Amino acid sequence: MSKKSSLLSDGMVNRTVSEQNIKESILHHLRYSLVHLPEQATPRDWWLALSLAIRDRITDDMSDTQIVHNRDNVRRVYYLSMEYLMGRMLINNAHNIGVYDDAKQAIEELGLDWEQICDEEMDMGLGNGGLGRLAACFLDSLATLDLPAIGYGIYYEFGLFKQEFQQGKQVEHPDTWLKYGTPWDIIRPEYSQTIQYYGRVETVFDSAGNARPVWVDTRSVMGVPFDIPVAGYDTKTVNFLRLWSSHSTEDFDLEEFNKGDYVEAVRSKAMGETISKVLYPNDQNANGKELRLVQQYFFVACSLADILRRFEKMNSNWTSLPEKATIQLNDTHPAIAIAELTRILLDDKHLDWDTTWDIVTRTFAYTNHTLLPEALEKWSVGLFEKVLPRHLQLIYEINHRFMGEVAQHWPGRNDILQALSIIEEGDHKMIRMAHLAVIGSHTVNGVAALHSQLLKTDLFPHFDQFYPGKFTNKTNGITPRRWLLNCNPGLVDLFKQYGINSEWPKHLEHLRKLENFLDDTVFLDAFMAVKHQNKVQLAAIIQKECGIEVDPSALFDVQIKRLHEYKRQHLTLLNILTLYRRVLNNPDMNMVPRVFIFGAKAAPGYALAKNIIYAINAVAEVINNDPRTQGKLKVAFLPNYRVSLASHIIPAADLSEQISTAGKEASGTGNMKLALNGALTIGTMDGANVEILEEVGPDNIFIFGLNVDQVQDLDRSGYNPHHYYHQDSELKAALDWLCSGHFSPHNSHAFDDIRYSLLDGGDPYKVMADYRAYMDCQQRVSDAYQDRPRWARMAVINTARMGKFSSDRTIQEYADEIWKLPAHSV
Ligand code: GPQ
Repeated sequence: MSKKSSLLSDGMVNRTVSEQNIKESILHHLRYSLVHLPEQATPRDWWLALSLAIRDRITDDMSDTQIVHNRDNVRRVYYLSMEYLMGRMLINNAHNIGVYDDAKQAIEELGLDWEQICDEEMDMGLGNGGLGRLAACFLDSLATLDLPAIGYGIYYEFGLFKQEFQQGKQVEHPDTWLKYGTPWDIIRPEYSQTIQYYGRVETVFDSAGNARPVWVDTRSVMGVPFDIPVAGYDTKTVNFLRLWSSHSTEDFDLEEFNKGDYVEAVRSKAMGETISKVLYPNDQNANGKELRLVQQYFFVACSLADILRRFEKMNSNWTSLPEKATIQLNDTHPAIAIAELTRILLDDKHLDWDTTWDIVTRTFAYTNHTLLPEALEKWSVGLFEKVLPRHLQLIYEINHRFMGEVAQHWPGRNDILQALSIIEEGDHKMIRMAHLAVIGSHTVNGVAALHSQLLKTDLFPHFDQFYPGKFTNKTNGITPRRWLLNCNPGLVDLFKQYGINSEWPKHLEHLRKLENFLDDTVFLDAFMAVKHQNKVQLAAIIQKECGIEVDPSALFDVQIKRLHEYKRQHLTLLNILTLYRRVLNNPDMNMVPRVFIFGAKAAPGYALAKNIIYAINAVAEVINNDPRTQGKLKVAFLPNYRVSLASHIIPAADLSEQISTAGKEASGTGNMKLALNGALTIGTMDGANVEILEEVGPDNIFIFGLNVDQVQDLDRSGYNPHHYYHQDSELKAALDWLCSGHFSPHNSHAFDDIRYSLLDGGDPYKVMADYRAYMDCQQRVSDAYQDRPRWARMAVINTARMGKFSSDRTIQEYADEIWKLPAHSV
């Protein structure tokens, strides 16, 4: 751990923190920040005091990092994302700055329970799923690699909803994570921004007689930034995440106020506050709501203004902006930034079009995270014009010029013009945000090799021909700090005992050394003993949360991710139903006991996804209470899946379900986390599964089902799910049973929608076609599990070979190949 002294001039401040031990610091904060005596303090008070003590140890380095970055006028990457799924910060921060052991010891010396104190922290759940969690892993890697970086996003007052089950059905509650504040934010009122929206565009003539568009009669809203420090692991670099909270500008309703309607003025003032209130809970689904568009523009406009403010402090020539700032768009959600930077340079800074567009296209890069049509954002032209009239004009201009180039490239090809236009023509004209993002960026990347390939061949073939070399791949990764060091202390201890050097959290490929012990039965046993211990702990959580008793020696079969048809949790359900039938039909059958463990939130408006949750819970209820399944089958659906819960499930998993329809899961990152913790994957040839297979080899993963080409062939030749249903008696029996009323005695039609989607609905995700291959593959899993030494070797190989999937590798590739961004140590 580097321990250079602080660059801050105030030696007093610096001395207090470094000379106090953590216990003194905790007691100091308890007394002076919380104003509590130890005797009165609740676990939450202790958690807060401890967090503040740790925060003190981060903030000096945070200030130093900014002093150095500013002094040296460094090139920075700006990561723009609507979502950051940070989870809990305490343990991660303690590990990253190297005080974890001291902090734990201090808490224990105070007579407190470490786990109980850490459990007080609410997750910072400002994201839906993989996309938001990827952003959080990236921030960790950026700081760890000493890369000058700032993340920008929205400070949602309510993160992703809290999920509860009532009679097996999902019920949503607001996530009030900020109700009592958080120790991890630093308010920065001095960097507030006021931005404009709505209004209309007028043409005015300047003194030289030139026509100029001006955006008038706008409304305004203020963004107040809150900074979340992001400490790198084992380095002095502390970057930050700047999240904007919306507030009314003071002059918001001056008119009404002056009319004497004080209450009305205050009421409408509150409108400005709603922009950052709540995260939209739809994953992979564009929803077209005005407030969502306003959220996007709000955070983009505040962030760009902040970026340009910083640039202007040290630089005078706009053409050097792309040398000092590279901006990564996390999906199309922040793609309005392309129009906003164009507007600022053209309208406010008065640059000409060519100079402006050259700066814009050298500044932005865009990451695509999905091929699913329903997730590709489009905004209706009418709505866009209402909220951002000037930006609409600029988008038309960008499109007009681009269409001119395309027409030159493909003369007479109207079909290609239509396919590439930012504007989708039709009864209802739409703006295709992905097209704007592709045209306005110098580089576009997908998030796994297969996905990036399909981006070029299937989604954007003409763009790829028009812009050769623009499309690249950056396979996703996960931070080994949170997803091994923080969450699996037992395994970390084992590494220590076997002399795996302490460099692995920064150099995940070092875990390859575990393969030296593949023939060491003592080691293999110890590895599996850690897994068992983690399963014992998860069993206690299942008992507490679901009231279900599970046997830690059973195979823990885990499927944790958002609920989506393409992820195919209902294929797992068909497996469960089939196994249950086999148990009843053949009570003496020798089967590997399994516990199916689910975690998943469904978007509140996604009826079929909610129905699948209900179905799994309904089947679970019957199975868990049927004495005939004793010692064979259990099903537990843990409510309120989130980062902190994932940290308990992942180290305890034996089997990782990654069974999306081939071509639909852009990458997946849960697959990486589970494999890193020694779970074996059962998966399709989809997303990053393909690359996990490359790393671990076919003997150490269970691959089944249709590949992308076969899925596409089926679609072309006319897929008929009824065919599989009638041909496979076990499949037919499982689906019929689900819909027989046996699992829903009060409503025999409860699951008709699932049946419809799988049969008459055409089974868009090929559940029926993959069922038999899946069942056969699950049999191979069970056979392998019975051979304990074999299973242990496979598990160790998985842990050992996840080096490629460290987000440090991913971020280094972005830095080298997209951002051209050198590290800058503090
Ligand atoms: N992803 Cl477009 C999301 O979590 N939300 C989204 O809105 C979109 C994508 C996921 C994607 O489904 C996973 O396959 C990826 O691993 C993840 O993004 C990160 O790239």
